[in-house]
Amino acid sequence: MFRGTEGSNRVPVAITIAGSDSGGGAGIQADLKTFAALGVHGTTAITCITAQNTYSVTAIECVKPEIVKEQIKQVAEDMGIDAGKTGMLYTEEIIKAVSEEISKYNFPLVVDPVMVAKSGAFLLKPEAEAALRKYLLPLATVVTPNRFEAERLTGMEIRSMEDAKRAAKEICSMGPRAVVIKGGHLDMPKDAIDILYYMGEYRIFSMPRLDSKTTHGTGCSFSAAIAAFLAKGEDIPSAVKQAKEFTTNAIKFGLKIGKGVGPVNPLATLYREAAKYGVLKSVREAKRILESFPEVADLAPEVGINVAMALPYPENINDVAAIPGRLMRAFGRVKASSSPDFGGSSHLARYLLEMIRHDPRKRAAINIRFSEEILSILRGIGMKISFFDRKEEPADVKHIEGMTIPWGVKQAIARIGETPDVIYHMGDFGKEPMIVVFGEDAAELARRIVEVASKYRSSQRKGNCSI
Ligand code: PXL
Repeated sequence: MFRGTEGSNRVPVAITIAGSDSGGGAGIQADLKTFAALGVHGTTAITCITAQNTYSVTAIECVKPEIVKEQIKQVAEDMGIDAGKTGMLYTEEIIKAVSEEISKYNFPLVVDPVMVAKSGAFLLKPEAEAALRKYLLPLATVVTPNRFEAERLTGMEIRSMEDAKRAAKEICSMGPRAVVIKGGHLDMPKDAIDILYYMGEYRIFSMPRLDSKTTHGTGCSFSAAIAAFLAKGEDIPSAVKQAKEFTTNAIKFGLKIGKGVGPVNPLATLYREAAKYGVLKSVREAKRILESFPEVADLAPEVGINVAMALPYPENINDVAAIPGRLMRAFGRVKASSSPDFGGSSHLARYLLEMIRHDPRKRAAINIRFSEEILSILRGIGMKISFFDRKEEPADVKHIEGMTIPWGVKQAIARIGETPDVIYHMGDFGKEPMIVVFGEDAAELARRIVEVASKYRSSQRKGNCSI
């Protein structure tokens, strides 16, 4: 769908025709974040200004219909529009104005038939529903109703997959090229299933339902993501599939702010990608620091030392950089046999993945040998210390591969009622006792470990002298 000359590197342009959410969670604000995260230039035609936060909408002011049209016109005539979406339109007058203006251009349009906010406020006047059906749906490339909106559009009751399929077909007969009925039908509580009806066929997109309270703006972000993928030239099924994956991440890493339903986070994926180089560089620097100071060898456990740092919003061990094969003691120092890489540690990665769920700032970790004396040095430099006891691990946890460490981290946090800087355990059959030290940055943490190693070495010397 690129405009401009063949082979040009023009960035795709998308437009959102929607309401402003002063809380920054939904509407225009969610759409612009989504466009930016997906690499398209975002433009806007604001239809309404809402005063709202995470739990209520307290005021709505409409923009004059001719001003809504004018915003679309100015963008279209200058930059060209590769795809657009509509969100909150509120009145029949705005719906008519938008339909009139966009029918002059020929870009793919995603219509999110926004009707009611999560807080219960009307975002489309009920008397304007007919206008949405009559004027806008025939211009749509994709329409994205949730179950409630699909029921209002069709007058049908939707209780099952079969009902949802029938409703999708019925909405498609109102003029759009494709219909996606989103998630929330009742008979599949474990999965969030979207049904796409396109060219006479159904496609099912399923993701495990997230237990998340940060969903304000989900529908906005989803429809904006479909528009962004269409602007980049994807076909409809592929745009819907990728938009669903994108939105699932935005919910998973939603922002825990406000007293109500927290905003989705469409930038999560982008932040994670952007942090990759910095994280690897920090672990590389940490390795250099640990290798340069001979006293670090005094802290090395039998299994070796590792240093790890996670990307923001990590999902699994491949989002954590560490040194494959660890730093082993040799000739009075520690030495790595390979370079840091993502997925380089499963052990420290598990500590970090759990720790970050409780404190997203604690993204770096180093493991060292257990000793009471090392613990008291760590305490002496102001670190908060907690522990877990592998012998207390419930049998059902023990039997699942990879579950001991997350369980242990939770125990250690619960023990002191906050996230510690240091977690240790005293070992178990076949398990060496260990200390894990946490920090915000791998290189900075390595410097602290050198400080601990120096203090430990000098305390050992003094200890020896006094014998
Ligand atoms: O999520 C639908 C929506 C769309 N547009 C605006 C909103 C909301 C939900 O709150 O506020 C402006």
